[in-house]
Amino acid sequence: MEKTPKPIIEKVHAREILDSRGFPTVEVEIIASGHKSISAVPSGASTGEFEALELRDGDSKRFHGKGVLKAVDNVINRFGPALAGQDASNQKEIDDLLINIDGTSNKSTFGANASLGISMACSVVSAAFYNKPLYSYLNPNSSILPVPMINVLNGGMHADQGSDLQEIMLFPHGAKNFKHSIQMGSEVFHCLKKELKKQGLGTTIGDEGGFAPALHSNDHAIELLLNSIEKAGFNIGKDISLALDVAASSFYKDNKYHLKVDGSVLDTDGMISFYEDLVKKYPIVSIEDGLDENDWEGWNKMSQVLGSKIQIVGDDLTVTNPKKLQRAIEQGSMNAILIKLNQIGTVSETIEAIELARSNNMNYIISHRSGETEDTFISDLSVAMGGGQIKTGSVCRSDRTAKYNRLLRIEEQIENSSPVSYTHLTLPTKRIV
Ligand code: 2PG
Ligand code: MG
Repeated sequence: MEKTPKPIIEKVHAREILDSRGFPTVEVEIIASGHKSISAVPSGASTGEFEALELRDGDSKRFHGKGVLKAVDNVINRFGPALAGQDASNQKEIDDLLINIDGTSNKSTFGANASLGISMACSVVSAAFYNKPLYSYLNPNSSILPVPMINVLNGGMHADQGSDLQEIMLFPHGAKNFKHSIQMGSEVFHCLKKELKKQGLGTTIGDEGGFAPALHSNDHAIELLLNSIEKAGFNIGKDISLALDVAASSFYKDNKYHLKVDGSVLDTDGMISFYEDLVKKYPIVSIEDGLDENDWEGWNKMSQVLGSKIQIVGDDLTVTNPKKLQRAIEQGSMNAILIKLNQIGTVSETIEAIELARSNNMNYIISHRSGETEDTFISDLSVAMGGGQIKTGSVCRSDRTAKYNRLLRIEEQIENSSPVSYTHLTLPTKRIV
């Protein structure tokens, strides 16, 4: 009997390339049964303490210590020989192999940047082998395009100035479809630029392509944005609401939250009141990392107070780690999780976290990192996983627009192939944890 052809790995290669901040990152190339894939690994700035390890060379003579030649070498010489002859489409077996070779719980021997590059490249080469777009290879029933969280105001660790809130995002849940949501985002973005100029504020941008003006308060940032939504002709709260990523761990010191722009120092209860007030005043439907990644008690409290009204998203708290997520579920710490492939280091573990969230009735948002490349894996993943939300920066700069443009193409393909199962946008459901 003839064997069914499979994408058998012939060659694993890697190189050092640049990310959107001009730092090196790992790119992996895999050849399997004559098909080739290339996958590039992203990199965070406001990283969670418990993320899988991103291996950097530390040799200050190259790239100020940020080189990734060790990780590149690990792909080629540590993982490569074990992968030769394996079926790239056996994602779970491949990822287990990577985990076992590394032998640590946080991939600290050979680096999560090495394992993730391989893991993604195996998915991509398998999709090519089976002649399918990546999203439909990952899930043949893919039909839901995500609502984008569009980060038009950058602050915190992603900008030299701006608000304390790392990301103030447009959430265009009233759009007719994905194409329309991008149009809305772009129209508001340009109204915001005009408004900033009018107020004599800077229009330079931060790491994720959003503006980073010097502001006199965090409310000022939100009001600027609301004003621009109206100027662009949209209905606040109906067409577009707001989502925040506070990244509170980045300004948590000595058990206190230091809001520099507002000039206030708050304890956990003070922060929760700050959010209650914001949610009362403004159409905010989602708050990510509102508290420090070790302030578990605070998270539980915040969920009790606000979890029935808005999406409470764990990012640094849960770092796409099924074990951390399990704890958050048991404690009722949040009602949604941010999903980042490189926080955990393989595609299978990422999907495991998504499935755990889904089976516990929790929302999940596929996310980029602040340091990105032109790789669009997360666009396909967001469609395949069907969670209805993606966070991938502003509507300018190619590292961000690559993801949106890929989704525009996917939407067209899905529309053409199955007009009935047309895209639908999902609102963040207001769930009680
Ligand atoms: C975040 C991300 C992406 P970073 O905090 O959610 O926006 O930032 O990649 O710097 O962790
Ligand atoms: Mg975050």
